[in-house]
Amino acid sequence: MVEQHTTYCRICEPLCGMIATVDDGRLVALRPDKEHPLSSGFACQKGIAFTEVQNDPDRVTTPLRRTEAGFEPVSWDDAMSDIADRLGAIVRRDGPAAVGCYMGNPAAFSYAHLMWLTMFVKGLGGRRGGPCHNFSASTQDTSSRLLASQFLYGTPTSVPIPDLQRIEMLVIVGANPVVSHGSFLTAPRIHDRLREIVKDGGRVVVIDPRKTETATQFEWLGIRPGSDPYFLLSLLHVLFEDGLVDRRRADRQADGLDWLGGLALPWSPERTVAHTGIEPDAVRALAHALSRTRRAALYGRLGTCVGEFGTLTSYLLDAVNLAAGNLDVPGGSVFSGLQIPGMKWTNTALGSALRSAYRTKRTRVGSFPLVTGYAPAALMAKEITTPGMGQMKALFVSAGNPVLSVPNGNELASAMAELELSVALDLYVTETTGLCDYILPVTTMYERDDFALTFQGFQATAFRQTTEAVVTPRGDARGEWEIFDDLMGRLAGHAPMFAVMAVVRRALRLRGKRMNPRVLADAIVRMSEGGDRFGLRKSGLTFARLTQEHPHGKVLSDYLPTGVLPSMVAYRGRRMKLEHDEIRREVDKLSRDDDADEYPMQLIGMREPKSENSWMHNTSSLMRGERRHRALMHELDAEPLGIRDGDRITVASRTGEIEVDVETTKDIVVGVIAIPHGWGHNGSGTWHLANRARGANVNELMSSEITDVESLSGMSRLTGVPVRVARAELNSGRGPS
Ligand SMILES: Nc1nc2c(c(=O)[nH]1)N[C@H]1C(S)=C(S)[C@@H](COP(=O)(O)OP(=O)(O)OC[C@H]3O[C@@H](n4cnc5c(=O)[nH]c(N)nc54)[C@H](O)[C@@H]3O)O[C@H]1N2
Ligand SMILES: Nc1nc2c(c(=O)[nH]1)N[C@H]1C(S)=C(S)[C@@H](COP(=O)(O)OP(=O)(O)OC[C@H]3O[C@@H](n4cnc5c(=O)[nH]c(N)nc54)[C@H](O)[C@@H]3O)O[C@H]1N2
Ligand code: SF4
Ligand SMILES: [Mo]
Repeated sequence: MVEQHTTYCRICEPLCGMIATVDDGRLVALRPDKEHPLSSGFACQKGIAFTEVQNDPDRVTTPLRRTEAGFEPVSWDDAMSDIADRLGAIVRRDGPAAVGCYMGNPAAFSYAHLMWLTMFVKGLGGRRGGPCHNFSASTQDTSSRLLASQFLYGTPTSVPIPDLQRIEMLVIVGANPVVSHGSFLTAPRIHDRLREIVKDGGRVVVIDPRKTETATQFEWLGIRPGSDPYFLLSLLHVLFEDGLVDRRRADRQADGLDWLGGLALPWSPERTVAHTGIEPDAVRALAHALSRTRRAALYGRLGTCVGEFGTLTSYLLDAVNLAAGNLDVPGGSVFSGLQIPGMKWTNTALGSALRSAYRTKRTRVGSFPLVTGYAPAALMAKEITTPGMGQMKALFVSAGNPVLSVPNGNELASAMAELELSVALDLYVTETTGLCDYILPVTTMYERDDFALTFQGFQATAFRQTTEAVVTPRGDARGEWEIFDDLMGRLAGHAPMFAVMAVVRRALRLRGKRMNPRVLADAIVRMSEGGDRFGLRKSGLTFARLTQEHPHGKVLSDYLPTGVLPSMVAYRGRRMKLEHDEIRREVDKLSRDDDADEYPMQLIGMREPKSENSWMHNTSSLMRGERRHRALMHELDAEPLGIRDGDRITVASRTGEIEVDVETTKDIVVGVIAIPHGWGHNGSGTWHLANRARGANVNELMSSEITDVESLSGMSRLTGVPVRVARAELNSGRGPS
C-alpha cells in the first residue's frame, strides 16, 4: 500500500518540509512539501537523496562487534550487556572521569537523542577524578559564538539573528548561506529571501576570502582569513569617531560603551587594511551605511567562529550591531526563541550556572574552560593518551565522525586504539566508527518522531512543526535515546541518578507507561508561544496537535519580537556587559604576526552543495559524474608554482601534509586556498562509494596542539591556517592517483 506522509528534513538547519512516499512500509521517495508555509515546495538535492541513505545497503542495521576478522553481527542483548559490564568495570576502577562522549552534528536535530545523551553524560556524574569527558562537534562549530553570548548577555543561549523579514541591509561575514542553507539561522528558501532584500531596494554584502556562491550573487568584499577582528574593530572605530553611535539607545542596552569605544580607538581602517586587505574607504562607507540604514545587521557564521580569534570576532559582530543601533530593533539583529513565560528567570539561572562552571571547571589536558559544558574535541586524542587520573579509557561516539571532523584526525585514529572500550551509534561504518569495538545501529530521521528543539532559537520566522516517524526502523535499528536509556538502566548501580531513574522507570512500567523524552518535548511545545499551556489555552498547540492538525507546521506570528533584550540578558540589571578582561587580552594579542616564510598561504574551508560534512558521500545521486575532492586556489598563486587547473598538489602545514586535486580560479583572495572538509574516506569505513571517491582529510593539516586551540572557548582553529602548496609530482615524487 502506498501512503504519503507529511514530515520535514533534518539534514541541515532550514528543516525544509518534505512529503515521504512509503510503499509497504518502505520509504521510496521524498519530495518537497508545497504546502509548507516557509519552504513552500523547496528542498535541495541532499534532502531528496536521503531516500538512498535510508535504504543504503551499506547502512548498519544490526549491532556489530569488532573481532580480529572484522565486524560480526551480535544481538542487542549481547552487545548491551557486554558494553554495560565493561563500562561498569571501568567506572568502578577509575571513576566516571575515565569515560568520554562525543556527540556529532546530526544529534542536534533529534530532541530525544540530545536529551538522553546529555542525561547519560551528566548522570554518570563525577565523583572520583572529575566528571565524564564531554565532547561534541560544537568546538568545531559554535562554542566561540556561544561564549561571546555568555560574555555579552550573561548566557550562551541568547544568540541574536538577523531579522530577515524586515531587514534592508544584511552584511554576511564568513557564511555561505546559498550553499549551507543558513546556519544559526533557520530560514527555508534563504537564497530567495536574500534576493528579496535586494529586490526591495536593500543590500546584501558578503565579507569572505572567497567570492562564494553567495558573494557572486550580491556585493563582495574579499577579506584575508582570520582578520575579521581587525575589520570589525575598524567598523567600531569609525562608528565612535564619526559620532555615529546612538548613545542613548546603546547606553540603555549595555554597560561599558566607553570601554568599547576605547578598545576600538587604536584601530583605524588605515591601520587595519594591511591585515584585512579591505580598503579604508570601504570600511568607512560600510560603517556609515550600517548606522544610517534603519534596518541593518551584521551576521556571522562558521568563518567567524573557527578562526584564531573566534570568540573575539563573534563578540565584535554583536558590538557593531549594538553601536550602530541595530540590536533588538525591527529589521536588525533580533532574538528568536520559544517565548516561554518566565524564560527570563530560566535564562538568569542557567546563565549564572554556566558562567560559574566556566570560571571553575577546567579540562585535565590543557586546562581549558568548558563552554555549555563541552570540552575541546581537539584534545580528545590527548585525553586518551595522557596518563594519570581521568585518563579516558572508554569513548562513546554518537552521530559523529571525529576522525574526519576534528583537528589531526590521524592522531585521534591512533589514540582510539588505546581505548579499553569504544562504542559508536551511527548509520554507517565510517573512518571513526570502524575503529570502535561496537557499532550500534540507529534510526534515521524518518524512523523517529521529532521536534527541532535546538533550532527554535534561530527561527527567522516564529514557526513550529513536529513530525511522527514515517517508517518503522530498518532491521534492528533503535533510537539513540532508547540505547542510552537501556544503558542507564544496566548501570543503575554505578550512578545515583541512574538508580533514581531505574526506580521511576519501574514505577511507570507498573502503570503501563514508559519514561520517554517525548513527554518533555510535548511540555516545551505546550509552554511555548502558541502552546496550550496545559489546558489554559483551549486551541493551543501540543506535540500531537501539531502533527495531526498542522502537519505542514504553523507560523506563530508575522514578526519576531523586538524590545526583548532585557529578558535575554542574564546579568543583574538586565543590561549587556561589554567590558571583559578576556576580550581586552584577545585584542592585545592581535598585533602578533605569524611567521609567513615557511607557510606563506592561508587555508580556509569550503562547503559543497552535494556534501553534508563527511556523511553523504555514499549517496549515488550526489556522487554522479565521478565527483572528486578538490581544492581551490587563485591563478596568480598557482602560476608561479607551476600549478595548472586540474593538477594534483600537496598542501603542507606544521601539522601534516595532504594531496588533493586543484581547481584554479579568480574568485578567491590571493594567498588563500580553500579545501572542503569531510573527505578522506580511507577504506577503514565500509561505505563503498565514499571509499571510491576517497579524497583527503583536510583536518590532517589542522593542529591539535594545546597552544593552537582558542584559549577562551576551546575552539579548533580550522580557518586561516598557514600552509605551503606545491605541485605533487615535483614535491613528493608521488604521481597523481
Ligand atoms: N576543516 C574543517 N573541519 C570541520 C568543519 C569545517 O568547516 N572545516 N566543520 C565543522 C562542523 S561545523 C561540524 S558540525 C563538524 C561535524 O562533525 P561530526 O558531527 O563529527 O561529523 P559528521 O561528518 O557530521 O558525521 C555525522 C555522523 O553521524 C552519522 N549520522 C547521520 N545521521 C545520524 C543520526 O540520525 N543518528 C546517528 N546516531 N548518527 C547519524 C553519520 O553517518 C556520520 O557518521 O565538522 C567540523 N569540522
Ligand atoms: N551543503 C552543505 N550544507 C551544510 C553543511 C555541509 O557540509 N554542506 N554543513 C552544515 C553545517 S554543520 C554548518 S555549521 C553550516 C555552516 O554554514 P555557513 O557558515 O554558512 O557555511 P560555510 O560554508 O562553512 O561558510 C563559511 C564561510 O566563511 C568563509 N571564511 C573562511 N574563513 C574566513 C575568515 O577568516 N573570515 C571570513 N569573513 N570568512 C571566512 C568561507 O570562505 C565560507 O564561505 O552549514 C550547514 N549546511
Ligand atoms: S536545505 Fe537542508 S533541510 Fe532543506 S532539503 Fe536540503 S538538506 Fe534538507
Ligand atoms: Mo556545523
